[in-house]
Amino acid sequence: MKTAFITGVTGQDGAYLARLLIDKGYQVHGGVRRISHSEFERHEILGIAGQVTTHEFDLSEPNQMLRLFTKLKIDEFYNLAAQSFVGASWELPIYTSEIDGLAVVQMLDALRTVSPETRYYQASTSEMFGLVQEVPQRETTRLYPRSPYGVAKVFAHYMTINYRESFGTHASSGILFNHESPLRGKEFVTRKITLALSRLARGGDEILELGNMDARRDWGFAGDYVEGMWRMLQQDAADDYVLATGVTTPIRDFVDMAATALGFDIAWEGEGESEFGVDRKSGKRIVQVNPKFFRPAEVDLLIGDPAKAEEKLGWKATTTVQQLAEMMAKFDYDALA
Ligand code: NAP
Ligand code: G4F
Repeated sequence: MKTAFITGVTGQDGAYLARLLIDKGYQVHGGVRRISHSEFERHEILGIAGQVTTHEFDLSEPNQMLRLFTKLKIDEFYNLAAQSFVGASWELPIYTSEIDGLAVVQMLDALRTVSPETRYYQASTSEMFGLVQEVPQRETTRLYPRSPYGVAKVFAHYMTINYRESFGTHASSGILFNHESPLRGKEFVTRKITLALSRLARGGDEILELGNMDARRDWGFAGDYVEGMWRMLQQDAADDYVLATGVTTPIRDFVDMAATALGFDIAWEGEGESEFGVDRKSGKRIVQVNPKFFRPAEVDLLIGDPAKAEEKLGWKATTTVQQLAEMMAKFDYDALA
């Protein structure tokens, strides 16, 4: 039986990955920070509550990592924990740099010191492409991060490569484009949309307020992406891979997809900060722009080229953005019954 350790096991990807590894017969350990001890809702939804052996783990405690790696014999280590909300990273630039950047080299160094045979996965991100230098973005595209989060992740990405090249660490970096699910954090735009529209469909009285609706994202399903992470660690040689669908969609179109799934039919009016959406059936305004949600610097376009992952890992996204919007809208609507 192989042993895997997942940091961020209470998060969206951590929960899906834990279920995948449990189904494959792994013994799964997970790092849980003190604040989230009661936050196993995602594990309950996926039917794996109590099946992950949890350990007190905070990315701000390097000695704790050393003690943990000394105590456990870990075959595969997935570093998914992070301050993962881009929007918050401008208010928390130092914390984000410590947790998403510095902690990664501390982890890599602890592994190198006490557990050099462990295979390591780093959760890199399409946010590193930022102001995109090439379309679509692939493993070789020049990075141009646009947020403290993106900058910290670039540091971690290059540290992962550096440990691989310097010390032979089996360290792979997955450059994952946005991936969502019914377990997505409520602050991210897709879930914010499906939750608000579901409440409206249940008779609620609110207006969904959004920031930049012209930004485009390459959205896939988290369940598909954790399979790609696992495949990376099964390769003889560690490497970097883009996981993406190859399709990009504006935020506004995602709103339309989720709205249609819930029985709305939106007519868009106005422009820029004055844009709003009215439901043609009821005549009610249900969406509007609020500049409060604009970011100091935006990533306007993300579209990935997953060709390398397809060829080398045999990995392909199976869920379209339309299916994803319908899945999330249905989950949130049903949960309100
Ligand atoms: P998520 O749902 O926000 O989960 C983040 C996890 O990190 C949670 O378990 C959280 O614990 C934990 N965490 C946060 N700060 C921590 C700390 N100081 N010490 C220990 N644990 C801490 O994120 P996700 O969507 O699953 O993403 C997983 C990883 O992939 C992240 O590194 C993210 O940056 C990266 N990524 C995500 C996407 C995407 O579209 N989802 C795309 C590319 C890369 P609590 O439960 O206690 O908060
Ligand atoms: O859903 P988002 O907050 O995701 P973002 O910033 O793309 O980051 C996510 O994907 C990254 C991969 O590229 C991950 F690394 C990261 O951890 C996270 O999972 O925002 C998506 C877009 C942005 O352009 C944002 O400006 O939606 C736009 N947006 C418009 N209105 C909004 C809103 N985003 C949020 N969260 N809330 C809004 O009201």
